[in-house]
Amino acid sequence: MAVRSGFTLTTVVTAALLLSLTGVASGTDTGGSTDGGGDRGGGRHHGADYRLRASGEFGPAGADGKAVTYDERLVPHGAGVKVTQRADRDGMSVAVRVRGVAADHTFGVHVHTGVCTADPDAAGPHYQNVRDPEPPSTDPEYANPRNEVWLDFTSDDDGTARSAAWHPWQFRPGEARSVVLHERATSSEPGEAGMAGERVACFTVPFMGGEAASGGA
Ligand SMILES: [Cu+2]
Repeated sequence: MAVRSGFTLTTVVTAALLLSLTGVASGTDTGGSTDGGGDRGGGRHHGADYRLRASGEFGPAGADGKAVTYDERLVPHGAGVKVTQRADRDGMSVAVRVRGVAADHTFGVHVHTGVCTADPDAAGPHYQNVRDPEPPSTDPEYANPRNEVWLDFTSDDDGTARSAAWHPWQFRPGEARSVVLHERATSSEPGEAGMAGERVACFTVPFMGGEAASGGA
């Protein structure tokens, strides 16, 4: 496997993905970082493999739109978040780490389809590998952790937490755009599957997409 690369701009990541999808060898390992806001992302490709890393600090809604908190009690300003996405021909993993959030609290956490704004609803619904024909999706057949990316975690007494999920599929390009933290653990019950209460914070992540290894569920 490739070693960790330096940070690269999102546009470089996107260009590298296109190169890898068209079969052109890509050794992209460009240094650099985005300016301001404490938000940085990086990616690397090696053949069919790719990796994305993004980090940020939560702030008030409307500050930069990258890492937004809607509930300072659960996600104070300055709380940190890191998201890593890795993919290969077998599937994809997404991992999240946070620090500085409320201690000893269980958050529902998912990958959503929209980017973060001052409006918590802007992040849209959960990304689904097989889309529920009847949105909003509360049917456990679609709203489940195999068809969606659920990353629920419980913080320790320092306010740090991490979780990860693996799937035998990859995102459709451009359709997974954020990680949203909710106020409580995600339900699996019929009629409320996937629900986790209020949205308390949102982190915009330019997730990479690919051609699924095994496609639908
Ligand atoms: Cu969610």
